[in-house]
Amino acid sequence: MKDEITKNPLEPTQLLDRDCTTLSRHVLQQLQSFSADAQDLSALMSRIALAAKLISRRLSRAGLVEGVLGFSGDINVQGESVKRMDVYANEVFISVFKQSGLVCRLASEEMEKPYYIPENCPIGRYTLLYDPIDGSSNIDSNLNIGSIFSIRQQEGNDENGEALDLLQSGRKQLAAGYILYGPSTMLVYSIGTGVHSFTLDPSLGEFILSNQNIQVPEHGAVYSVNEGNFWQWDESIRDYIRYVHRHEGYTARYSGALVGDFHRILHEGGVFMYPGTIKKPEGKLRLLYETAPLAFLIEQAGGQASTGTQDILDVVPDQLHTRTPVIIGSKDDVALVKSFIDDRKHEKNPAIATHS
Ligand code: P6P
Repeated sequence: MKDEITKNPLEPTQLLDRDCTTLSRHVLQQLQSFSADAQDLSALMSRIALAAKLISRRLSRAGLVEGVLGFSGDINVQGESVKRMDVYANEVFISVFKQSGLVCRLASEEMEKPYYIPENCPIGRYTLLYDPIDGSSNIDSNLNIGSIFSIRQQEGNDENGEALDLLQSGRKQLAAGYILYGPSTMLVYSIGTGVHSFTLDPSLGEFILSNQNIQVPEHGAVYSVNEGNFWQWDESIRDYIRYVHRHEGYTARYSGALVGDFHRILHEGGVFMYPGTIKKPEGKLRLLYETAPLAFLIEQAGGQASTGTQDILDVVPDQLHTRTPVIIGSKDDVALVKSFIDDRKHEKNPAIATHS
C-alpha cells in the first residue's frame, strides 16, 4: 500500500501546507463544505483529538507518576477488572465534550448505561460510542493500546433515557476511528470519504496528516488470532487454522490489543479474527464501540468485516453491549475464512449450496 504523501518528497511549501493540515481542517476538506453539519463534525473530531492527546500524555509518563498503572479495584459491566487508565480515559472523553453543545450522550465499554451531558442535550444531536482504552492488559507492560470511537446522530429525544435509537446497524455511523498509542500516537478516522491517518507531533501538540485514502491490500500474509482458544472454536475455524499452518506464505501476529492488530492488517493486509467459542458463540468483542467502527473503516479501505455469517455493518444489536464474532481485513482473506465456515455448513446440511 503506497503512502501517497511520502512516496514523493514534498516541496517546502507543500511541507508547510501538510503541517497545517490538522484534523479539523481535513474534515472540512473532505466534506467540501463549511455547513453547520460539516463544522459540527470538524469540531467533534477536534475534541476527540484533544482526548487522544490527554490520554497519550498520561501514558507517556505512566511509569513515573503514581496512580496511573495497575488496577482500580472495580469490575466493569463486562465483568472485567478495570485498570486505572480505563477510568481516566473514560473520564477524559466525557470531559472534552462538556460545554461542547455537540454530544448529548456517551456510550462506553466502561459504563452500563449511556452518560448524558444535560447542558448539551437540547442542542447536541450526536452520540459518541467509545472504548476508552482497548487492550488495557498491555498497559503495565508498556505495549501498544488504543481507543476506538464511533459517532452517530441522535434520533428522537430519548425521553426515557433508554437510548434505543442506538440499537441500529453500523451503517448509521457518521464517523468512526481509533487512536493507536504506539511508538507514535496515531489517529485514524473516516467520515465515509476514505480512511486517513494523522500522527501526533508532540512539538506542535497537533495531529498532522500522515497518510490519506488508505487502502487495505486485497490479500496479506498475516493472520491475527489467539490460537490459545483453538479447541474452543467451531470446527470450521480450526479448518482455517490448519490450512494456514500447512500452506506457505502465512505468518501469525497477535498483540492482545485489537487496535494495534487491526492497524497492522489495515497497512499490510491479512485477517484479524475473534471467533465465537462453544461456550460464548457471540465471541468477546463488542459491536457498537469495537467491531462496528472498525468495520466502517475496513469497508472504506476496500476490505471486509463479517461475523462469519453476515457483514458486521448489517448486525442490529439487541442491547448496548452486544458482542459479535469478528473476521476483519483483506477481502480475499476474509473470504477464505468464510469459505471454511460455508463448507462446514454445507457438510452439516448438503442442501446449502457452497461455492467451490
Ligand atoms: P484475548 C482486549 O481485552 C480485547 O478487548 C481486544 O483489544 C483484544 O483483541 C482482545 O480483547 C484480546 O482478547 O482473549 O485474546 O486476550
